[in-house]
Amino acid sequence: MHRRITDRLVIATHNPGKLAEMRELLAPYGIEAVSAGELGLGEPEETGNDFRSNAAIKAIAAARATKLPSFADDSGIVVEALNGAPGILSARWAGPNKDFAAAMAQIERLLQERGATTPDKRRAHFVSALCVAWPDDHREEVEARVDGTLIWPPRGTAGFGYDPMFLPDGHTRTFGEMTSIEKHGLPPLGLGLSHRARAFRKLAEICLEPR
Ligand code: ITT
Repeated sequence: MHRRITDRLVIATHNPGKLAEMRELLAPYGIEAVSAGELGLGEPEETGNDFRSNAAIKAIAAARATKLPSFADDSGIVVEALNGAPGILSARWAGPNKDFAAAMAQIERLLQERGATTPDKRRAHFVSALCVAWPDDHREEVEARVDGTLIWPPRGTAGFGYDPMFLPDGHTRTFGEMTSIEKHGLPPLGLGLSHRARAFRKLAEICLEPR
């Protein structure tokens, strides 16, 4: 049986870009959302082998620490020509200073080394695994992706992380050139565009009721 999110929810992320998006996605549901940063929660070690298990690690740690339902996202960019890298290591490729310009340049360098110069050789997708964990260890989990190509040089200053390099299929602007509303692609404008918005729509179907 799926469980509904009714009242308060901890957003178990320390990434300000994600936090802003998760708050926007939750906004129509009248849920009071407080972030891990605001509660002074630590960051658990992400020891899982896939997005889903790392999302669960983060959500469970926050639920146990706060005794509240807790919502985590584990995400990243999967580059086909790099055998799926950086994948679950997407945040780590930016190093301790969270330098995503350097992380994007590193991807580009590796693509050039492999002769990946045409769009068909530069395929990538973002993945978002979402987990809501309750203090009694009940969990709801969903996952989604968005496919596209990597462009160089990066374009746009909106969003976060690898957004300026990612051109979603069917669009002429990168995520870095879109407003957050366009990136989410939610109704009335669309049916869910970003990996996070698509995963969130699945979660909303099973756990949330619009107010
Ligand atoms: P938390 O674990 O505290 O949530 P984090 O940034 O460490 O924050 P992840 O381990 O899930 O989170 O790393 C995901 C990385 O993948 C993130 O830092 C971004 O660089 C990248 N990423 C994920 N979603 C993205 C998006 O919508 N746009 C651009 N980059 C994204």
